Amino acid sequence: VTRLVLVLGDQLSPGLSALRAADKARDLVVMAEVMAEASYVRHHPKKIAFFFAAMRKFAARLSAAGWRVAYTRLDDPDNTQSIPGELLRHAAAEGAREVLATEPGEWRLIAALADLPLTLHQLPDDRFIASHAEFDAWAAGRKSLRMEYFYREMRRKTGLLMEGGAPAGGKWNYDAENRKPAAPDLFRHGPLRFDPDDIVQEVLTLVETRFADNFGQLRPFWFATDADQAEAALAHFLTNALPGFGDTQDAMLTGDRFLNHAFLSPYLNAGLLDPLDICRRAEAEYRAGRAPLNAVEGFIRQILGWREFVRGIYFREGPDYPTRNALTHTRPLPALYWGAGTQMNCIAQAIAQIREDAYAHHIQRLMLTGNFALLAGIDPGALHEWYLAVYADACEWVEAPNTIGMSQFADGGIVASKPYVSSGAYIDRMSDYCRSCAYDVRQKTGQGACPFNLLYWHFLDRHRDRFAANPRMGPIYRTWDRMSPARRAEILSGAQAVLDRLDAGGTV
Ligand code: FAD
Ligand code: DLZ
Ligand code: SF4
Repeated sequence: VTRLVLVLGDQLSPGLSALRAADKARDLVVMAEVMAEASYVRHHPKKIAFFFAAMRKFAARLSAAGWRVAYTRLDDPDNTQSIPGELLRHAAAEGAREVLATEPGEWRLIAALADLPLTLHQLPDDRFIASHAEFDAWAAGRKSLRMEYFYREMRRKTGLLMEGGAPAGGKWNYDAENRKPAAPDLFRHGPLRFDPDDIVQEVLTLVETRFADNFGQLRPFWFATDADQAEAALAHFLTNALPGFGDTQDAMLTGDRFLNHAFLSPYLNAGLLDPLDICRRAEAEYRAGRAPLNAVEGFIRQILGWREFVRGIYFREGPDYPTRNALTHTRPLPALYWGAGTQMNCIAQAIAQIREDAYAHHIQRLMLTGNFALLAGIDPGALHEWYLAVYADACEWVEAPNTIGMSQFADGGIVASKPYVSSGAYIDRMSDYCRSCAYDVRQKTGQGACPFNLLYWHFLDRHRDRFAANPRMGPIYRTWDRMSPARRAEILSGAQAVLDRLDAGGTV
């Protein structure tokens, strides 16, 4: 009897475990564009178009390789509009009773598949460098989980950037060299762009009609949508941007939204690229003398370290992880996140580029939109839904630990050892945004004071009980305590005025 082989939108890899376990002669591959997946949050139109186009091209590739593929388009009249619904529909038509599936990257879908009245063979997703068992074995018995130590394990395991038993260059981590501000550079390339082909054009028309009200611009659409294009994007990055990756890693610059960042996360997360292959190719650039160690180590750490680490956390912590709220923040997400306008130039720049490209680089996500939400006490669940919606690379297994954990400290300190908060001074040091802002970053109080300056102290003051004893935060509290009571009161009332404006739906 035929078995069904489920391939989800972020499982577009020919070597997927479910495909490896299946039999071309006997089994039916099921792929489906469904409203349940396209609307569980209000995804950016570019994100939806990316997934649908990449799914259609991958299905064509499987057919050409001899697989029998049942591909459901969003507008097909028989579409039941959910993944379980499509599996049941094809099971009935084929007389199938068994499903082969690679573990989904989201608890919601894992539960939905487990509930099916069909026999499910769920296989591990082995497109990652660390298995769940490996991560759990590393984590077991540790008082706290720190990415840096996990990363060293992964370096040893893969041999990446290792010389004998020691790290290349003598240090594990060259981050101290990667905190420079960036200057404009006309020779910086940005990611490779692709003209929409016929398949992409058809998807763009569909998304334009069906998701017209979602936040974000669909066109111009320039993403890679198949493995060959993603490979070209990777090669372009390795040659043009990797050498400068370290130097500008934490910088932000008006008019240069990518700097030397890779824009590879959507392709990696959808399965068009392989993480270990990317790391090995980056290492080869270092070995050949084409890219410096601080750049290559910094880049490899993001994929071999952070990406694998957050996945381990997501699956170890369980389905309730995205709902955690350790700091009990409850403020609704302000409309400025959906483009309603703000006078804060840094945030306005980030939102504008998200609207156009469904992208912001890491430091913008962490120190602009994330930092502001944390300082302002935004409900982390609402922020999580926003991050899941607006970025083309947002899949819950990677988005939730970054948002709930790293950015909002809502997991109580599992991912981050201290909250990522900063005043305007940090943003000013790492960007050119403050020069064109309605607010004055040097102003700490009064009319025109940068909201980050005000809210920073408000955050620290209201969470004193939790953070004052943290050794890395003690000095900050001592600075606060040295201010006069009148000064502290002035800062807190300025911050409260910003929060009141947010609550009243006014512009900040
Ligand atoms: P580069 O800076 O060029 O880095 C190279 C690669 O490293 C990325 O493609 C990515 O695969 C990996 N990487 C880098 N940082 C991280 C990280 N912290 N966690 C996991 N992988 C990392 N990344 C996602 O892929 N999906 C998300 O939904 C997502 N949500 C985030 C939410 C918040 C609040 C924060 C602070 C970060 C989030 N990240 C997410 C991590 C990171 O910001 C993006 O991976 C990165 O910006 C992608 O752009 P890039 O390819 O240009 O990255
Ligand atoms: C992101 C996405 C979207 C927009 N649409 C689909 C879809 O219609 N069908 C599908 O199989 N997958 C889609 N995806 C990716 C899934 O949401 C993703 O597979 C799960 O969230 C698990 O990570
Ligand atoms: Fe952002 Fe403050 Fe700088 Fe304006 S002054 S750009 S709000 S950090």
